[in-house]
Amino acid sequence: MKRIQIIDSHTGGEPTRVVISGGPDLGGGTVAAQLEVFRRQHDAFRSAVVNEPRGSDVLVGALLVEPADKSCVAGVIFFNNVGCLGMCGHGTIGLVVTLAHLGRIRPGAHRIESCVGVVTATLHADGSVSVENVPGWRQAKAATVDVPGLGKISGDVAWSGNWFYLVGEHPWALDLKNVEQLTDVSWRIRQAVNAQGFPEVDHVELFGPAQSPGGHSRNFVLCPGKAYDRSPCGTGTSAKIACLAADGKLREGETWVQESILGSRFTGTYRRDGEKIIATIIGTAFVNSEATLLLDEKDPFCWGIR
Ligand code: PYC
Repeated sequence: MKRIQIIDSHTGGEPTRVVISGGPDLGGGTVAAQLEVFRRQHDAFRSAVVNEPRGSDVLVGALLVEPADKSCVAGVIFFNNVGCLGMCGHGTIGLVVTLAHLGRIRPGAHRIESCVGVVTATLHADGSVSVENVPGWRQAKAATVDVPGLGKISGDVAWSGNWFYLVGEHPWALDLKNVEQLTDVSWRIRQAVNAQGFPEVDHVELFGPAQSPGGHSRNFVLCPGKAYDRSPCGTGTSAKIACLAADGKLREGETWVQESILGSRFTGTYRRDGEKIIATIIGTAFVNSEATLLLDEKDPFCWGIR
């Protein structure tokens, strides 16, 4: 019987499962190099941790690994129901709160090595966490795609640790009761965008007006495995900020309050690094479970339903 120790948390409603022990030996090196080994040789482990019957399509896994950069407190590989992620903002907030819960870190700034670069996460005295993301940029403005059944859709393409297609103009109401329709249209948009030769867009993000005082915008974010992000999506908010900066609509240091489809919030700001935008997002997470996953090879669904 294999045992995997995990701690679950949620960040604005979006769950993160941190693997504390029982993960595979990835041979060391940079987190990017360890990710390649994880992808090639341990996909069953990924599925066992996040997929049913132990998890669900919504769950994001965070495997703690040894960082190559010794100034980092941890290395992390993020993954979901269908594969691995580049960076994950809500997951980093969940990871920081989990490390604090374990007594491994105290309030202050902590560097974390992800497979796409080092991010700096700050645990604040009030329990909130800010994450200074990897450098991002807008790759394309108003890229128009013809989406079967929907017609022409225009959106920006941006990188912020993952690739996003960001749609501001559309007819759909960003309301929780429309989640099935929003999932369907976002999935169709993703397929159309990727058929047209943009960098492989993994997430589609729809924007609408904020519904609470002080909010600047509400979003609906569809993740690569077709689950929607319950949080405002840390990398998605970073991508939005990169686009706002490119349009001159948000100044350095100015704040942007992004609501999720649930109404949970991240507050973002940015600084410039040459042509690149370094976004920082702030949010909160809560630990809600400590558990040991048991993997019994006799169980036909030992490695998850995939
Ligand atoms: O917060 O960056 C994020 C994220 C990516 C996928 C789900 N959440």
